[in-house]
Amino acid sequence: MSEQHFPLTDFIEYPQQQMLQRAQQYLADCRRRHSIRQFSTKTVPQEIIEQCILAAGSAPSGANHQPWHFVAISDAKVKAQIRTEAEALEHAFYAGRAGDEWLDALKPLGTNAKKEYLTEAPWLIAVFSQKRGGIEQTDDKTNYYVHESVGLACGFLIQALHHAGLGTLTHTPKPMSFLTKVCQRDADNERPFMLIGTGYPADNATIPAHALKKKALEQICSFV
Ligand code: IYR
Repeated sequence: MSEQHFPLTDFIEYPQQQMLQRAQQYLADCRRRHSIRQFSTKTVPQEIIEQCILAAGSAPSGANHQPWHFVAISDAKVKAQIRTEAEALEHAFYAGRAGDEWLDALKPLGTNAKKEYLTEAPWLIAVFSQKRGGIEQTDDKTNYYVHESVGLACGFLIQALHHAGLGTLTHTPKPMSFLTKVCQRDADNERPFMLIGTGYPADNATIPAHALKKKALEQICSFV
């Protein structure tokens, strides 16, 4: 069992012209993804969220241990609890804990301590990272590259939600430990990694001009 391999049968080779076209189309679709801060309260079926979480779970991870857990929350009371706790932290953050440089960096985004989206978005997905685990439910092995792995899964999740036709917002209140309690997770093994709000954008949703500026290829890439 330990070193069994299967032939790769699901790889699809595209002609290079088509490959370029696919890459260009994917880029165009990526550029339509924006962080959404005004959500509609319109409901989204759980089935859609489940498929997107399964897509997130397909991300590569250290030793394929899949060191993540997703808590998908639609319960209004739990969302309200998260909003109350997050806003209390954000008040302290914007009142000075962030420091001037950080607050200056956030000015073009126009964010503040009020987090309506935490109750308006139909779903909040709290993502937890796990120190120990393994591929089997009962495994208790060391996990490797936990942050890299969970970061990748979050990227996959955001793209899956966007691809399905939903808006997202990544939210990282600081500290996030209250999420462990609210979501009743094991504080010894798991750490909250990120909170992702998702749903339909509100009809009047806006995107800060600052968020539309993307670096050019020359700024982000060199070829050797
Ligand atoms: N967590 C705060 C502050 C914030 C920090 C960064 I870095 C952002 O890119 C955006 C916001 C908030 O959500 O307002």
